[in-house]
Amino acid sequence: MQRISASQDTLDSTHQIDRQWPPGTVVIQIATYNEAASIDQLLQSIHTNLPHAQILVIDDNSPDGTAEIVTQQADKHNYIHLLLRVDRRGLGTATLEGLIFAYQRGASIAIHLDGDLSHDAADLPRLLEALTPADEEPFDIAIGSRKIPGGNTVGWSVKRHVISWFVCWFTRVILRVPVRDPSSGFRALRLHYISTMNLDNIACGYAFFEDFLWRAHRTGARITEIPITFTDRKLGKSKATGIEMLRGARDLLKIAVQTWVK
Ligand SMILES: Nc1nc2c(ncn2[C@@H]2O[C@H](COP(=O)(O)OP(=O)(O)OP(=O)(O)O)[C@@H](O)[C@H]2O)c(=O)[nH]1
Ligand SMILES: [Mg+2]
Repeated sequence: MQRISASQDTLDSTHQIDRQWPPGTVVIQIATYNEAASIDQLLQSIHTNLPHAQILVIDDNSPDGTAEIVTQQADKHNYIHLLLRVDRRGLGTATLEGLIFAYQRGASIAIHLDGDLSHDAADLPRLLEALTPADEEPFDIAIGSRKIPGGNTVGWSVKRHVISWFVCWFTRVILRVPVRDPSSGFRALRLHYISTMNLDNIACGYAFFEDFLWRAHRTGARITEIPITFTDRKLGKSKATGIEMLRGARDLLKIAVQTWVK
């Protein structure tokens, strides 16, 4: 098992690497903050659905003991790894640090998903396959999308639907990113392509996902979406608080300025 304390934020920086993964390695990464109620079940479900993948949890020292549960599992299974950060630094930087770690270890593909079972690990094989369609050029990014035919969101309040609709509209129309579900945190990424992107000063919080696609689209990434069903969390508490939403709105406005002014 690997338990690593990390503290860098760009793809150029060095990282403590003690063992490389073979080319072709797929890493499933989960950013967690207080997901002790669901992490065990999620780890099992990921391994059942993609038995050859490595699993990387990026935990911000959750007070509820999420990291301890992951450590116990990692002691038993060498495909489970924990990146433990000293304090809460946001979903965006956690996701980015996971990507950096996976890339520097030599992995080819990373897939990130939420730690609360809202994303169904049974969709992982389909998402992975979507990167390499039989009849088309390979894609750099495949998004598990709730907003294309066949996609769905279960259990959300009307307020949540309205906010989500607005963010998607804003990203498509104002930020000019031609994606139906740019807020989705369920994505497969080719790490070689990601390593060529400029990720300096990318949004640290929830707007990371829109910001990332905005940059990817501007550098010519090939992006596809496949339908998934997102089920609202049944365990643990939401971290998408009002403050996080406001931070996200501020970050999206900054990107809008860069889209239209620069
Ligand atoms: N490492 C880390 N993970 C975070 C942080 N904030 C949120 N997360 C994780 O990011 C994922 C998405 O967060 P959620 O709270 O589920 O956000 P959401 O899916 O938009 O909203 P709900 O499902 O309603 O709670 C979960 O796995 C969280 O534990 C953070 O600051 N650091
Ligand atoms: Mg969630």
